[in-house]
Amino acid sequence: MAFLDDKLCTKINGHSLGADAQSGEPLRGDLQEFLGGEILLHQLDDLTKVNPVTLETVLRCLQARYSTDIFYTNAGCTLVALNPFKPVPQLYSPELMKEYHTAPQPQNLKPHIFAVGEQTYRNVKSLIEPVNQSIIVSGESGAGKTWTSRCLMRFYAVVASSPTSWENHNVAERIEQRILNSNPVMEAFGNACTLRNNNSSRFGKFIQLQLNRTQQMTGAAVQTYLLEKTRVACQAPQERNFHIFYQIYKGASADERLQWYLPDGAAFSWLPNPERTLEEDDFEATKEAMLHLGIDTPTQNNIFKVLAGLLHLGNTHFADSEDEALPCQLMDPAEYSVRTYASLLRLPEDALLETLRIRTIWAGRQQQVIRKPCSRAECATRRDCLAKLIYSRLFDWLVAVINSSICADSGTWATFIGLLDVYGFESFPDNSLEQLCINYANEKLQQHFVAHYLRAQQEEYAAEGLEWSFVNYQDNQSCLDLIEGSPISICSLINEECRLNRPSSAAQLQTRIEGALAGSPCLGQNKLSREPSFLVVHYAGPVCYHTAGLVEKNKDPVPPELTTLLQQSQDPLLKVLFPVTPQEKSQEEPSSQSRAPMLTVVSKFKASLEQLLQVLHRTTPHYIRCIKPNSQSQAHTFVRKEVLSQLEACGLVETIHISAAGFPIRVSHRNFVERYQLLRRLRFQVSPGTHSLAPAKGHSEVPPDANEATLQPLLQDILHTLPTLTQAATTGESAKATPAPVHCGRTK
Ligand code: AOV
Ligand code: MG
Repeated sequence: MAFLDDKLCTKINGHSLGADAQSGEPLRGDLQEFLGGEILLHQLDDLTKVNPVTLETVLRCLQARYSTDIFYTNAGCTLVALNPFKPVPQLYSPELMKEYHTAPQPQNLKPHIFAVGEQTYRNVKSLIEPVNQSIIVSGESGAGKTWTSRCLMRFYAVVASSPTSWENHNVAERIEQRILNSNPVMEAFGNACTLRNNNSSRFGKFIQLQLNRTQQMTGAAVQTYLLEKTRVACQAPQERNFHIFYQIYKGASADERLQWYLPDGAAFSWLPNPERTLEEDDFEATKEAMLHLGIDTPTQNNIFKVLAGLLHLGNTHFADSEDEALPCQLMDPAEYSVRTYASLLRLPEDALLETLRIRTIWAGRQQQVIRKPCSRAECATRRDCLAKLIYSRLFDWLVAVINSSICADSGTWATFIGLLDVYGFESFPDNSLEQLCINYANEKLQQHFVAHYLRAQQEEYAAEGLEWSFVNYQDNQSCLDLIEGSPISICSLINEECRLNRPSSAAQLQTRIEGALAGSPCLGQNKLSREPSFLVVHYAGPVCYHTAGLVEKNKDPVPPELTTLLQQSQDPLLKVLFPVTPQEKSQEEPSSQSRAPMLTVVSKFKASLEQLLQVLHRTTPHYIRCIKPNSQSQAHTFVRKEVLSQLEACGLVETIHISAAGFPIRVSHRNFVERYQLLRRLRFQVSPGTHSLAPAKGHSEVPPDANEATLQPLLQDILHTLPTLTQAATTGESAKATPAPVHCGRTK
């Protein structure tokens, strides 16, 4: 029998470090000896139970679990997910989803992403604080973020499906199915094979699953971040273009091949490594998913025809002209290609060739038109730019179409669960602006974790006057200062070069960065690279960024003639992607982008990240840390050194320390009082076995508002949210004697 009283509101500290939850016995001494050998290590579901908590012991525990095919482990507030690199279908079955969904306490089942999913879902439901939730999936490239977020979407499609949706017998038309269909489409157009991951996300994605008041999914909204569009026209050695190009190339029917001028065995410069077959090369699956998202077959064919046009565009190569006054020559057999892609893109061939090879300048007050032949390199840049422009607009349009197909009407949803899946930290032999942005995004997310969990929580304990010995942690703020800080940072220096619009060499940019930011502890010494570059010591490891082309990429200039050209296209899709505004119609001269204040790639990206973080800050976050057990994507291979550096980078040991000693459940004082004030006036007992609340013996005065309806939700809280208390209650111990991990603070 247990009595709940005011003491619940007082400081009740959590588990002691290393205590076994069942016995309360601390695990001391040499881990191996105490646990009787490595065999038992794999049974430790929660790393807070490892003692002592060190990188070495945590690593050994994870390794022991991995070798017995256990891939998920709790680490206090986070879930560690090791990538199995092999199919484990039984781990994601609908039966297992249901098991987690219906369990009285899913956190008592084996650690799993479904436990996180279910807890998140119950948090939305919880009457204590009905707030939006988010699941932040992080980890380096290839660690399993996209896989995880896909599984979570499938989980919610099962547990949060709406009954009205089930009345719809056409499975594919159900909203949940439409939401799931967005994955193969977005991955076909936005993922590619890189050195790190065969299915690497080349864009960031935040999907909000929209729930109505009865917690049923009524729709979803997708927000994407900075697609790596340079990949369309430029792929690093051994990497590939976006999957969709290979899908078309390999999957087109004989008829489609004729239409799109894709004869068998045709070679395309922008389609490297086509001989590699990946499971992602599934054209039929993409077409099917597009269809269910409302993109009909004629529109699809239009999209694929345009993409085939881009492949042909990539085969256009230029040769220096003998006479500077004449445009560059086209190299054979480009002549054929030009005609082909002009027809696929439905552009006038002459205008197309002229735009690629001749620059138009409006000079002087009279806005005199000067036409100047471009150099060979400039022609190539314009060709690439044309492809990037078309592809990025197509991608944005697709996202908009997907959103219009899956987004719930306003008023039909009340809360959301946000799933964040961005491109993971990466370091290649050649890193440029794309990697800088990707790694910058990962620093921001790490900072969100540091700020939200490691720092804020400890500061709150201090402010509340709780007994607390501060756990030191690795703060990545200085790296963020280096990248985005003011007044001077890498971003500001690159932006300044763009604004000044002066010719500056790669070496000059390196000197400027190394000179102006020499004081930063995160700017490393770059001794290995012979190319102009700078080295940033990220939380996840050092990365050397080459400065050549950085400023130009940041400017991302689009010659206005290119947009004007595309506006002349007779192709229905390109007409939608490049509409002519009424203002443009009335002007002879193309809308010159150079006169608008320049918004660089990094400044736009920075703004979109800020926005994302604002949304995340207004949610209750849940963290899943994906870990890549080896860089060869091999099953059954656990490379200790590689895992160790990932554990170190994300501050897992510190997280475990804080989680173990801290209060996982934190409720604001006001909310707590509002919800539980009835219990203050009531002495009651939880009956063991039956799990019902009843007035305690000798306390017959029951307040009039204490009835089944008012008490039941509180009982649910006790059973589901405050498990330690329940344990005490059902075992007959007093609530005071068993420390419950509840902290009712003033500040939250
Ligand atoms: P990422 O999203 O974290 O990388 P993915 O989710 O694409 O990584 O995972 C990489 C590959 O690992 C997948 O294509 C699967 O083959 C495999 N994999 C991951 N998780 C599992 C799992 N739970 N079970 C089986 N196989 C798995 V990047 O997007 O590159 O940062 O930008
Ligand atoms: Mg991914």
